[in-house]
Amino acid sequence: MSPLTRSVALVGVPTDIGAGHRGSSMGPEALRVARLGERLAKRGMHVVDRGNLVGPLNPWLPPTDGYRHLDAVVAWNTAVHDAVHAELAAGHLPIMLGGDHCLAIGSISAVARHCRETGKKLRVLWLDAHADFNTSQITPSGNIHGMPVACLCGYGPDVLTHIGGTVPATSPDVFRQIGIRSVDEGEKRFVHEVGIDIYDMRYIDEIGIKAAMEEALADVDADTHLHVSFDVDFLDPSIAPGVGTTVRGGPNYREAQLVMEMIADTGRVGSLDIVELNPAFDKRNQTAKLAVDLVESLFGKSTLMR
Ligand SMILES: [Mn+2]
Repeated sequence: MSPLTRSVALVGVPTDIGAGHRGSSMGPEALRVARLGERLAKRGMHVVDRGNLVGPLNPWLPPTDGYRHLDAVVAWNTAVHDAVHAELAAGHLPIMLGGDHCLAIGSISAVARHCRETGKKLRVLWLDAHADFNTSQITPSGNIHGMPVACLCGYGPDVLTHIGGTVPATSPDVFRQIGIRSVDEGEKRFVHEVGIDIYDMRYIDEIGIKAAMEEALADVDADTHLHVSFDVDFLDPSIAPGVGTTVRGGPNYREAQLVMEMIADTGRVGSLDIVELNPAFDKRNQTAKLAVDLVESLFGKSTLMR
């Protein structure tokens, strides 16, 4: 099926259980208010909104043994894993309406499992200001939204690394991290050690977003399942204030559009997380509207005469 006729399932994941600020639990509804479903339907996609997954409320406790809210994070991610795996098995393209970035543990472990079952090659494009490769030993905060990539590569508590049934869920070589500009000290050493492919803002400044994306998308072919994990803090805060963890010096509007357009050109997007949108920090829902605008581009809306 071509991406334009694909059936898309919107899956709300209203949680801030892994975050350092409350409020991303309101993200799914902000994306609906910004008309995500309607805009994708206009592009000719068949869109079904599954409503929201259900999980524990945020008790807002301090960390225990280097993790905050570990049991609740496991509950949310088990629900995400099961939902995403079922959608992919049914031939649908799941879009997670997050929710904080810990939900990628569930979604990507399900996508990796689906790829194993169908013989597809997985590539994950991690659009983010942060590497999200912390562990309980090196995390300054215990917030699990800073740990999903490490957990997916097998570095984390058993209850999280085992969610997809195979440990590790996937390997560092499937990831391409784009837009990175804030990495904790211990985390920096660890991502180098495991060899995650990182296109940080310094590199993007030096070679340009087009060349960086060409490298990140190299070798994507007809057998590739592309999963895009879009943390809204990837964007420069001047255009996207609605996140809890803004870091200045991110891609501007046109650079972000080009990233999405180049991913769309591959025609291989098979699943998507939209995470860390926090309406408590937003202004008149502008960040949600921008995220919807960019997701339209990710699914092929061209701004130019092409
Ligand atoms: Mn993130």
